[in-house]
Amino acid sequence: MSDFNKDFLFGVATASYQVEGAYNEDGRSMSIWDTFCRQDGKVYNGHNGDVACDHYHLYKDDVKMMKDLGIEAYRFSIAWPRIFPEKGHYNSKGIDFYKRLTDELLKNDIKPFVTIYHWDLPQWADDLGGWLNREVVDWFGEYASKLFNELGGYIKNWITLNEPWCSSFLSYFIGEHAPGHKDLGEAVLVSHNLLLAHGKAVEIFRHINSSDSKIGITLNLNEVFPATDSPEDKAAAQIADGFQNRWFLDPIFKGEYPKDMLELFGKYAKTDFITDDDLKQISQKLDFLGVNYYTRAVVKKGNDGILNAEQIDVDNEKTEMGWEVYPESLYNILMRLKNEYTFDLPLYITENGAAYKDVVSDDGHVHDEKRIEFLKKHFKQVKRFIDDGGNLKGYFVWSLMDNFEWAHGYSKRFGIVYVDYETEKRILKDSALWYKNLISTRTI
Ligand code: LGS
Repeated sequence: MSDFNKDFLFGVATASYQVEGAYNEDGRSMSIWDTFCRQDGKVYNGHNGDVACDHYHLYKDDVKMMKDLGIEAYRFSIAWPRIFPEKGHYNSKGIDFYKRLTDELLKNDIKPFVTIYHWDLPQWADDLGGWLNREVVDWFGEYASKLFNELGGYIKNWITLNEPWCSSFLSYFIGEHAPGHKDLGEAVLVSHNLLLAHGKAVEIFRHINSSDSKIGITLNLNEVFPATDSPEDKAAAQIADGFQNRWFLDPIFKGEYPKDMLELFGKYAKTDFITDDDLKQISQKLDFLGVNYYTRAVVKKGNDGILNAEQIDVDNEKTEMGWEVYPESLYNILMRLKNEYTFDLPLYITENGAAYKDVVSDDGHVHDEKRIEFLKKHFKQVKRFIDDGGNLKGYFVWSLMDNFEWAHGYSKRFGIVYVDYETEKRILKDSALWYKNLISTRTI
């Protein structure tokens, strides 16, 4: 008996800005990440995505590599500034790249899963207020409908947004991601506009795409633990859960924002722009939910004056990012979704993986034992969820290959394939060969 049935999809994931390069080719305009990378001190060593993994030119080799590994699905994202380099100005050359890529994938029997927005907002949109300007919802709708019309015949699985928590709170409140603002009020507004844009795309999708096509959203979800049993730490954990999980899950699946968070944010930010119609738009029926999982959070009462919750360092095994390895939370998150939010709705793990200090050994190989152990442990939790009745359809490793890790530049390697950035040569890590074996035997 194998661990995973033949219908379970084994995939890998990437995102446009992190792998494509070709930043000024075929009519692509600048994105907020091109701009952010060019600002002092925002990204490790001033790295940027100008060339990245040059996936834009090497996509055929990359698809062949996936095929050789037996990969069954490829999650990639589309660069909005390639499709609409200026407001209202459609660039067919931009979409041609994704047609070539999709064609190559389908020829090789690899299912494309497309993320419409993985953080590379066109700079022109940001110049007009970006995610702070509610008109962005219409711009996003125009962009999404172009994609559905041009690619919907070939691409059957669509993800509206990747991790809206990151494009709102991490980008507009914590300031670590583009455009690097630090204002809670802005972040709350942005989170709402992102969710509205998601809803708009779903609405348009139902008019354009055939009934065998599916649409969902990808959220980054964390299980939050209080550092101690004290009422203060428990309250902090409740807030952290509201901030990272419920603020997105509740409107999408219950049609309302969590009351405790509305009250808390309401002390510092406006929330009166939220209407009942908005919540209807946001909570439309989805075909699946994508979950990105990396680590858990342990929090204690903090003193930042707003959330008053502080993540603490736990003495446990960590990845190169400093993130605790905690596979059980993957199971717990999936179970919570099934019990409280999604019930029988299909779920996908749209990202899971780890960065380690990978080096090419004298024998020319990359022996990334730790990554193999990490993946194995997480796959065991995935299997446990399925065995317990969970409707989990597939799993995408983050990432196919090392790439531009946002504020960390190229200093962190998440790939199961090593990229030599001097030559753009790809070297399969041991984890890639392990994954190949997992896919063919369907046994951990
Ligand atoms: O490359 C990104 C990966 C890597 O780790 C990808 O583009 C994103 O979609 C995703 O956010 N990614 C990611 N997330 C892990 C976030 C864990 C944060 C834990 C912080 C603990 C202190």
